[in-house]
Amino acid sequence: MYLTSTSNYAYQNDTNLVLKMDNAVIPGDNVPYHTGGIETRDKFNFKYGMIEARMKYDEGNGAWPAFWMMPQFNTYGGWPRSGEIDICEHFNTTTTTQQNVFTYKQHLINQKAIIYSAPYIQNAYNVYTLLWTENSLRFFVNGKFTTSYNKAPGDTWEAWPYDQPMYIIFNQSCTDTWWYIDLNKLPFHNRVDYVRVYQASHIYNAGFEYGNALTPWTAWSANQTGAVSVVNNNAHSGTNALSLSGGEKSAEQLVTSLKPNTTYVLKAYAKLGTGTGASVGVKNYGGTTVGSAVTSNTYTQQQITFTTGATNTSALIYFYKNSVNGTAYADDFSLEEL
Ligand SMILES: [Ca+2]
Repeated sequence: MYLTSTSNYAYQNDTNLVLKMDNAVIPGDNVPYHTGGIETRDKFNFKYGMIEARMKYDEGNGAWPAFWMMPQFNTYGGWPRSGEIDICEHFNTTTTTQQNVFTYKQHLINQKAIIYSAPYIQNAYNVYTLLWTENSLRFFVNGKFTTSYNKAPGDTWEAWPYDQPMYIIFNQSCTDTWWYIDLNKLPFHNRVDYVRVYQASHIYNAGFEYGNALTPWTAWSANQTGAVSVVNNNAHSGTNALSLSGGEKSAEQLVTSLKPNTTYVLKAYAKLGTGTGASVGVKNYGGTTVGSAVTSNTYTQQQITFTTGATNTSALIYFYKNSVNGTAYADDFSLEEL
C-alpha cells in the first residue's frame, strides 16, 4: 500500500528475492505500513512467450502478494484500457490463488477483472505460469492448466489489448481498505526463487552461449587486424558476448521464415569497449538498410523496426564496428513480429 525505496523491503536473501510488508516505524515517514516491490518497466518487456515464477508467500489477513504484468506503452490508454495480467495474486488466507485478466470491455460491465481462482499448495513454493500467444492467455499452477482467456474473432483492443509488450512486477502489498490487517502476523514476505521468460526467436545463438562459437553467425572483416569472436567476458547475460575488435568488422546472421509485408522488431544489447562507433541493424529484407548507432560504454538495448517487402521472407541482421581500432560488444539479440 505504501511502496518504499528502503532496501529493507526488497532484498536478496540466499537465492531468493524477498519482498516485505510490515508496520515498522521509519523516522521521518509517518505512513502506517510499508511494502516492497520490484518491476522491470523501461528495462525489460516482452510480447508472446511463456513466463513463470516460483514463489512462496506468507498468509495472514491483509496480506496481498502478487506476480503480475502491466503494459509498457499504454498503447490503448491508461489503466485498464491497455490491460493488466495477474499471473498470481493471493489474498489473506484463502485456499485458492487468483489469476486475473483486466480488459476495458469487462471494466465497463462491472469495474472488475475477469477473475479466475486456481488451487495451489498453501505455505509452500508454487510455480505460476502464463503462456501468452497472439490469441490466448493460458494460466498454469505447478504445471497444471488452470484456465484461459481467449481472443474471440472480431475482438478489438477493448477485449484484447494483449498485442503489446508488457513488463513484470513482483510485490508484497497489503490492504486494510478491503480487510483488516492481522498485526500479529507481520511482517508478511513474498519470496521469489526465480522468474523465467521463454520466447521463440528467429535468431539462433542469440546470446552466444552455444559452444563458445559464432555459428550460425558469419564474420566479415575489412582487414586482418583484430577478430570477430565469442568471448567469455563482457556478457550482458550468461557467460559470453559477441566481440568485434581491431579494424572494420561485422557479424551477420541470415534469418529466414519471415512473413512478407510484416513488421518486425530487432532488439539487441550492445556497447562500445575501446571502440568509437558501432551499430546494430538489418538489411536485405526488401527495404532500405536500417541501423541503430551504439554510443554508450554500458549495455543499452538497441531497437530497430522494419517491414519486410511484398516477396521477402528473410533478412540479414548485423552488428558492425567502424574502421577505427578498438572493441565493441553485443549480446541477447531477439526478433519479434510487431
Ligand atoms: Ca550472452
